[in-house]
Amino acid sequence: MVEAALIQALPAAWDVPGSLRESMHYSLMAGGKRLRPILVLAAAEVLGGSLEAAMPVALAIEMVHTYSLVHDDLPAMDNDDYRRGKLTNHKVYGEAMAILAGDALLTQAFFSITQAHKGHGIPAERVLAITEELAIYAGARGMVGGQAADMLGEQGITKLEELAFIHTHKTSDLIVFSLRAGGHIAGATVAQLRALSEFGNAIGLAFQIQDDILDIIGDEKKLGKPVKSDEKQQKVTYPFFIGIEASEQKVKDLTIQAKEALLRAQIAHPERLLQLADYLMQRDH
Ligand code: GRG
Repeated sequence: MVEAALIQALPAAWDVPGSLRESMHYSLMAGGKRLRPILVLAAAEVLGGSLEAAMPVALAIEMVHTYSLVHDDLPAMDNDDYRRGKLTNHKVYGEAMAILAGDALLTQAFFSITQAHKGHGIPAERVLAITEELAIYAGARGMVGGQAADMLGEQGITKLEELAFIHTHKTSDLIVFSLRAGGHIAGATVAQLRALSEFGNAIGLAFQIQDDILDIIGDEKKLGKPVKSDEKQQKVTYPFFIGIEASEQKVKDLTIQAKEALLRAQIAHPERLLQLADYLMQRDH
């Protein structure tokens, strides 16, 4: 559903300069797990909301996520040549166009959210709450703030709490937003929204730790032997601070914590979100 809707996210009838459209479309359709839009839809679903009405918000968060990756890959940031197995946006369209494509995806996300009201009749006050929360969770108090903290602390992160701050904002905030936005579409109560936030914070951190574990295990598979600490660049991650085994245990504990938070809330059919939490813990890519 997400893939089909994303293909149509930039209608041909819109008067968008050719290479800007191509550049936006290239990164939007470059693959990826679509985790965040799936969380929007799943949160709406477990609370009895409409998936069709949640879709504009699901597309919006994938646009924001995609813009963040396009900008993160730029020479001024991570300077990456490949993303999701394909050349990065700036390698294909040039740096200036990659910056503009990211800007346009971020802006387009706010347009997309308005369509939950205009196209699907979701009450304006719910759409207003989603808009406000996207600005918070994706902005300086959220993902962009997390990226800045990561950049500023690049050499000197010595405490697990500093790392946790970066993960909370860089990774968990968009996940928390996705769940709360799905909740808002379905008219969630304050207690249900709180449970979705708790669930999101826990699976967000688990997702990031799992990513860092897979990074190391992937390197080991490539080399065919354990990676010794002096053989690889020491990325400051949970495995760096507490080791792989304790990190694996942390992922399990966080998953249990996430599921318990959801089960405490009055949600009639939480199954889909519980399954997603287990899926994320067990994933191998
Ligand atoms: C440039 C404003 C700005 C922010 C960049 C997203 C980000 C912040 C940096 C990318 C590097 C990174 C490891 C971020 C942590 C979040 C994360 C694990 C992103 C990758 O998300 P996935 O695995 O990606 O869902 P796919 O490709 O599946 O969509």
